[in-house]
Amino acid sequence: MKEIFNAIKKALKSAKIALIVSHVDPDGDSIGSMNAMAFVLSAMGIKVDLYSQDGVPKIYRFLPGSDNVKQRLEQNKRYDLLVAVDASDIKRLGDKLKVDGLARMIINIDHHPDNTQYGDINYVQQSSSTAELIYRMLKHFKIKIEEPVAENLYVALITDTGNYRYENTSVDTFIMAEDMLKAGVDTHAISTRIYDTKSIASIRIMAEALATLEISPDRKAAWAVVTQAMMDKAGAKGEDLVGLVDQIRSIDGVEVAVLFREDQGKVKVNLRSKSRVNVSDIARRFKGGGHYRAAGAVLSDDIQTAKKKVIAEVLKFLKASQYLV
Ligand SMILES: [Mn+2]
Repeated sequence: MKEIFNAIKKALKSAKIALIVSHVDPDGDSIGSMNAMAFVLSAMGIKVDLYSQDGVPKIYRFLPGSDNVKQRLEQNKRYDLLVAVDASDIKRLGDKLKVDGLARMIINIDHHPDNTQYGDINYVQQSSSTAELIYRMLKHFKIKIEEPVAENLYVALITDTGNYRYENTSVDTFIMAEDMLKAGVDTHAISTRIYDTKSIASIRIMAEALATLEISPDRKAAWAVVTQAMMDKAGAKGEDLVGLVDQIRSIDGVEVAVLFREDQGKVKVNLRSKSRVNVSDIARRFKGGGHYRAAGAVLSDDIQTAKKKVIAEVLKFLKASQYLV
């Protein structure tokens, strides 16, 4: 671990300009980690650009630094460093980012177990969130965590742990939270922003989606569908669907929940499990990936075909899991 921190330190010391990149369809961890890194690097005198192919979801725009995130980069601009946060694979940075020759060095900071180690420096470890890795690094470097950094890291932490509900929540998570609060984070204000500030479109699309709910005969799998027509009718964007698949998983007895979403001629599949099934294994069958209990994939089929294929696989995994107590 020390070697990785030393390598990062060395890389930061010699860098004048860095690009920090989040993954596509960014979540709170990706945005919070990106903004936090931007503050830290700027304080070291490094010029930073921030890039997110899909921009910053509205719910995270209040975070300090979010205004600096760009969806487009200057052509031919080159960087000393590319810092990728919360991305398990270089492809997760988006198909519009031309990585070849963009930076002299890539630092990969991520907590996904299926990370492909695509960086020149790979700071990849199990933890609740990428934010927790950044926090550990700042502690190691003895960097004082200022409020804007704390706010970003805190939002990343609560969103990736489901507000301390998921299994990835550990003693370390709460120790980090303690430090974030000491640095000035107002936890009530932030919880309200994140959990009690929904758009009307997100409630409308939830109603539409839940109307399509289907449950397997043994009641262990449940899924719903969101078509483009439904999105248009509700005036919803992708970010309005956040949390929907978790709602489906919350049904008593349901082990695997799936949300199918039509998007630009493809189907985005979001998988969640409650305890026994490793949904990242299911996602991998369709060239996707993720975590044990939260994963995703993109299929090029029409939505009905995608549904058939994925649910068949889900039922197979569910059946297998009953023998693995
Ligand atoms: Mn994460």
